[in-house]
Amino acid sequence: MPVDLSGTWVLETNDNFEEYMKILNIDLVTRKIAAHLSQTKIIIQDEDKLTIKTLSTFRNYEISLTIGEEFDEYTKGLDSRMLKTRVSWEGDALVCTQKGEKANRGWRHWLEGDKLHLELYCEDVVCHQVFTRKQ
Ligand code: VLZ
Repeated sequence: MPVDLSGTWVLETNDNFEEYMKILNIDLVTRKIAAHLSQTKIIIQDEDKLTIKTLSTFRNYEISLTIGEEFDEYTKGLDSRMLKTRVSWEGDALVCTQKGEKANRGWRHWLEGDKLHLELYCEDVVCHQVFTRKQ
């Protein structure tokens, strides 16, 4: 466990989220609702077990996994696709690859000072989110 990302984190900036939702074919009405949502990320890291909850007033999304092991991910309430997903450490970054019909899909979490960063990517689109610890 290179770093501990555990905690409750509140979204502070969200660059290109609209483009990320578009490339996932999320419909216009959903995008308009989701665009300005406050998002809270709850990360529970225990050795090689990891749970990540993304909470909002509109929809919640949760994954639980073992780091390094591929699992079936169903992106329920997001783009509702089946993916073959694997999360592993690349140095101090937690890196996820999501194999499915969309190329170059995945995400990456890392810490910078007291901020939690997240890049969500798909094809040529990158969304960059920064979270601060909930007080
Ligand atoms: O997070 O992939 O932390 O799963 C947006 C929820 C979540 C708000 C976006 C409602 C995906 C959106 C977050 C309705 C379309 C994500 C991973 C990395 C863990």
